[in-house]
Amino acid sequence: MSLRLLIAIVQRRDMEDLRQGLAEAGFSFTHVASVGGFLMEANDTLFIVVEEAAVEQVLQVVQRYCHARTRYLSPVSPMFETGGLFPPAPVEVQVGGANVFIVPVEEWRRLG
Ligand code: 2BA
Repeated sequence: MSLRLLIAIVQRRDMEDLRQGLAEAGFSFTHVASVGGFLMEANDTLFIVVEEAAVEQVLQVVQRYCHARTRYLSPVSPMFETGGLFPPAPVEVQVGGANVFIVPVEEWRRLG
């Protein structure tokens, strides 16, 4: 049996729908609250181990519930900080839908 670990980083607002979608499709997962290193916003990371043959099915569920969104960052320029007239223009950032890393699982042991 060939297993894969899917590490899916998703936006928090998609998490509840995704949780239901995965549960309805019969997939087990572990959910860890996380923070994106760039935006420093809360997001969620899921660990999902499935047989290789089920990877595409998991990806379809993730795709269905995780949506790309535009966020705007307001950089603080040194000039504005020191009393300049105009704030710098917000920077547009596209986030998600989901970032999924697919990793082979060498071995799975349930102990106890
Ligand atoms: P964040 O690190 O907060 O990144 C949020 C969004 O900001 C990213 O969306 C991307 O559009 C942009 N971004 C990230 N780093 C950037 C940079 N150095 N310069 C310009 N723009 C940048 P996504 O790519 O969809 O990533 C969403 C979240 O997925 C990330 O949140 C992070 O938590 C995770 N992620 C993305 N790529 C990753 C990677 N290679 N390894 C680990 N986690 C990753």
